[in-house]
Amino acid sequence: MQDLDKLQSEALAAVAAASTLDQLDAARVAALGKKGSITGLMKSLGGMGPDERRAAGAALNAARDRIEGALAAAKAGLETKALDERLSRERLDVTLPSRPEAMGRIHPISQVMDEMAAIFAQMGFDVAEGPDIEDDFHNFNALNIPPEHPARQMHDTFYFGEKADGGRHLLRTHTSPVQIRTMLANKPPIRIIAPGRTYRCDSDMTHTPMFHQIEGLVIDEVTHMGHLKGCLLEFVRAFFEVDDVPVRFRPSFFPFTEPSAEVDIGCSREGGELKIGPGAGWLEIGGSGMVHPNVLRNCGIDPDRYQGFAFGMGVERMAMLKYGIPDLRTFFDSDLRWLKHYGFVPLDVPTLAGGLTR
Ligand code: 2NL
Repeated sequence: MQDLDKLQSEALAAVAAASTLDQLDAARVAALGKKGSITGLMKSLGGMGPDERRAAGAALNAARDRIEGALAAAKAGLETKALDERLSRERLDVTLPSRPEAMGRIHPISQVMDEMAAIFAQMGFDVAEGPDIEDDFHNFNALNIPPEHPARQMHDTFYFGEKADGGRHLLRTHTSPVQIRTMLANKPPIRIIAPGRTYRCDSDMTHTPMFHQIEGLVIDEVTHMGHLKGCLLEFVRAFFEVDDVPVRFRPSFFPFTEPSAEVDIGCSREGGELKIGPGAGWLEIGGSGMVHPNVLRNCGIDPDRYQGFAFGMGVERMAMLKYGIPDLRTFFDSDLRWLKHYGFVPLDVPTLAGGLTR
């Protein structure tokens, strides 16, 4: 028993010196294992008298408790150290791009609609949406398009069967019914764009039965044709990223606007290549005008108090002009080679700050 202090110090020193879990376990076995130094002293208790055994037993138990405490503390420390080492060794950079490289592409129609929406959003327009399946009222009547109008004829509009009230469901032929619904549901001021799918029963080299439009609508008490021209001028310059593109308004007719104007932008031909910018040529990009008083009235807006402009553009045409896509029909071929060539990388989200599309 005279050895106890010495053995205890040795055991505690071995615990303190252990730098791995294996070394720590060796220190435990050396002191408290079956043939350990402290266990050996425990065995000698049997040969002692009662008083001596009581004192020696208490001292031994205290030494064992101290060593076990030191072992537990050292074990916790080494385990934390081992975990920290593993965490730093197995570090994973979740910001790395996926491997193999992402293969998907954004369709040019989606990209161009996002680009156009980003520009108009900057000018303070909200994006409005409505159903593809419409009725005569929202697609035609409310827009001041009379029943005899050629656009209503069977060969232009996809009609569904007759409704109970004698009206008909149809696939919208433009996104204007979205603006009609917005005017019916909201009071001026109104400033929205309506992007989406449109349908006409027409199919040849330059027409597809489904195509895309973006229309715009501004209604308040003071907005005039000057604002319309300024708005489209700013849009065109941002969209084509050319600072000096000229815009020309050509008098025209639409039943839902008065006066009406077709919108042309300047261009030139260099060799075979079409270039957007100042030049001898003009390209039509859409139509526009001041909203017809009948349309405002049909939507419960007082035309003696409120006025504003509207415009419409074809998304396919804008995509073809900006990205040099020669053939409209290829937009809808679902050809993966075409999409790989003309499509956009998903992370290239159009923003004005980021330069729309790189
Ligand atoms: C074009 C011509 C245009 C509109 C669309 C519109 C909508 C309402 C009232 C008045 Cl609710 N106008 N839209 C106006 C003028 C032209 O589109 O060439 N689109 C591709």
